[in-house]
Formats: sequence, structure tokens, C-alpha cells
Amino acid sequence: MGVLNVTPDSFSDGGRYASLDDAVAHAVRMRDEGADLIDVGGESTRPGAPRVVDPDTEIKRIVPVITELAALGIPMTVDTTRAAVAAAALDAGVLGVNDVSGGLADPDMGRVVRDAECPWILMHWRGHSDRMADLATYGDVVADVRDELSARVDDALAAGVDASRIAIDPGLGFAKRPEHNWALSAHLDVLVGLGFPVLFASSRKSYLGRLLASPDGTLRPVGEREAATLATTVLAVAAGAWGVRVHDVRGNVDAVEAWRATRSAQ
Ligand code: PMM
Repeated sequence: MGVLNVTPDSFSDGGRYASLDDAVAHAVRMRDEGADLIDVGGESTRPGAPRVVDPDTEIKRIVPVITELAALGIPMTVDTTRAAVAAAALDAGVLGVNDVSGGLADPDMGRVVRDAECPWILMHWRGHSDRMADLATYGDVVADVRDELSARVDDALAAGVDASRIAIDPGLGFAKRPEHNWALSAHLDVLVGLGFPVLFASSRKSYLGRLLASPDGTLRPVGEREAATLATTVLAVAAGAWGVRVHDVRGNVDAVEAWRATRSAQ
């Protein structure tokens, strides 16, 4: 899954794909590099980001891009927590909804997904970006995330969404400190064991920047976290992840191909 943030402020590619032509060209490039899905988002979920984008702005940002990409036959998801935005994106041609709130942010999301009969990625989430640092407390992070994701799945099923359309995601960096992200990566098999496709999204996140920080504590810049991203991708796929949400599609596809070739030679 290639990331297409049509936002002026997302943490890793903020502002680069805000114009329609640039966004379309970037999505086409990611498709050509091997992305099976393009994840189109119009609201930044960067940690600490205030919620300044209203639903109409979100829709105005993403629908023209989705419409063009749908005409090109490019499969997409929409990255949104809002039911109205998801509905507009589905009308414009996305195949499914990537909801970082796992259905918690908007009580109407379950109905929209059920009526559309589309896939729904439920990410582990505890609150909006401006609050999530305070919510990063766990007893056993792996068990807690597993249980909280199971509750999200139960709610989705109760809303009438078919189990075959549900995927889950540990939500790296969302109400999680670095040690939580590492534990979830190390025990991804526990989430895989829930029986739903697992999406893993480590690409360029700040816990990688912290791992690779310089001795004075300066985080490794976003553009220089790629090798670490690739390592986490390979480990996640080897642990049974269904997909990875990434910025550098070519690099991640290459890394997975190398893992696949190694495994098939065993
Ligand atoms: N992370 C971001 C945005 N959307 N969706 C899912 N399913 N999982 C994630 O971890 C996730 C996401 C934030 O990263 P970005 O600013 O690079 O898009």
C-alpha cells in the first residue's frame, strides 16, 4: 500500500503532493513500482497535530485525486476517520476505508462501510493526535492492543460489516511510545492470530528516527529512515502481515521480494 497524503502538513511527505497533478503522478509512480493499493488521505494524523481540517476541506482535497485515479483504474483506499468523507470517497471510486480510529471517531462509519459492502481497515487508536501522547499507557501493550482491536472488530460485526471485509492494524506511533511499537513488531504474530489480515505501517515513523538518533539526541530525519523501514517491513511480512503501508514503494517491494526468494529456497 503506497501512501498518498494530500495534505499540507503530514509528517513524512507534508506538502509535496498537495497539487492535483503532482498527487496523481506520484500515485501512478507508486502503482508502477508495485503498489497494490494507494491510500489517499486528506487529514494529517501526525502526532500532536491539531484537528483543523473540517470534513468539507478533507473531501475537497481528496475527491478530485480519487476521481482521476479511479479513471486510471488504480485501486485505492481512503485514509479517514469520518463517515461523510468515507462516503464521498467511496462514491468517487475508492475500494475500501482505512480508518485510523478503528470506527471510534465517527459512530456512523460502520453504517457507511456496511452499506458500501467494502473492506474496512480497523487501526488501534485511543484518541485524536493532539491527545494521544497522554494515552500511551499499557499494562501489557501486546495483549492490550489485541483486546482493544478485538473490541473494534466486535463493534464492526455488530454494525453488520461482514467479517471477510475486516483488516486490523496495530497503529504504530498512535498513543504508543517507541518501546510499545517495538513490542508490537516483535509479537505481531499475536495480532495475526486473531485471524484477520494485518496491515503494518512503520514507514518513516518517529520511533525509527529515535532508534537512529545522533548522540546529541537529534532524531534521524524522516528522509533517512528508509533502511530501518525496510528491515521492519521484512520482519512484519515474515511474521504474517498481509500488507505494509509505505512511502517508498520500490524499496519495500524489493525487500519483500528478497525475503520471498529466500523463503521459497528453503
Ligand atoms: N499511520 C498514518 C496514517 N494512516 N493508517 C494505518 N492503517 N496505519 C497507520 O499506522 C497509519 C495510517 C500516519 O502516517 P503518515 O503521516 O505517513 O500518513
